[in-house]
Amino acid sequence: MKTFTQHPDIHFERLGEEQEVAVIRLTRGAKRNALNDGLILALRDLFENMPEGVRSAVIAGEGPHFCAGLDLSELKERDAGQGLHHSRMWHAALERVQYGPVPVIAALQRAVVGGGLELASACHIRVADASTFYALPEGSRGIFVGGGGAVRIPRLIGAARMTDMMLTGRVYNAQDGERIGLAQYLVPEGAAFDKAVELAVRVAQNAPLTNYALMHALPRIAEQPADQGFFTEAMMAAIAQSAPEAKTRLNDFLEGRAAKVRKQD
Ligand code: 1HE
Repeated sequence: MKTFTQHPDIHFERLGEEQEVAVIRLTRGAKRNALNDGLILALRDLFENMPEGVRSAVIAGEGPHFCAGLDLSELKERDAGQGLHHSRMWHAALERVQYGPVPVIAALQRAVVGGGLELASACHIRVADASTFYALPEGSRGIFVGGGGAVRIPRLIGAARMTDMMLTGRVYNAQDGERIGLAQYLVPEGAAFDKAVELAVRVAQNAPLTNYALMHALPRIAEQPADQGFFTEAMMAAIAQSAPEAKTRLNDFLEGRAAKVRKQD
């Protein structure tokens, strides 16, 4: 039985008919959910020890903002070696989010800045409400991204846009953020959490092996040269279709029991 240590700055609960959706809420609202070392380690611990039966997760922030990034009050006295290990600690934690046990949906509102954007980028789906804004203030604080942002953010929006954000302090609003690919969904103000849970319930209904392939195989295939990518894709396709659950689902469709694909409004 997996267990994780409860942390005062994270609220964990389960939703859904079968408690299949984990809701992870950052609860440092008074500090705009700034991520201190304890919180980063707690996130790592949580994703390493996700309770059995959880099939998707939502990450949200308490209060008006999603996350103000790195807790700047902890930055002051680090030397180069400590800075290196600190960044690697973030990498380890956010790798557990991206390549963890379940797909993760971030519910974004207002500030999604610095390490907050790095956390959101490690999630699989981002739902932003109309109040959301995105920035990388590292440039103006005299530092650099250290939580995997230099790898993940260019893959969402391209290196040129990230360079501009860091050089000029450009802040993207919710509409432009969705347009350039920072979020896949844009919803009215205050609606991000409910939409994220709705999506998480839907995601949890997929065959676990399909979700696994999307989380663990797709990003790696996308980085491979085409020839290797095609081969890895074929391997993953063969494994996924051989699962008993895939056979059941295909039969359900062929015998008229499964939902058809319908145009969505
Ligand atoms: C913080 C932090 C923080 C707020 N670390 N304490 N991130 C930044 O450079 C963003 C810094 N924060 C802000 O620009 C603003 O706080 C917000 C736009 C996010 C929100 O503004 P607002 O007016 O709602 O809140 P506030 O009054 O600025 O902040 C409320 C409290 O939270 C205040 O503390 P208080 O004790 O005076 O009440 C703030 O000091 C505190 N607070 N943000 C510490 N980030 C792995 S490398 C990643 C590198 C980075 O992420 S660099 C970017 C850091």
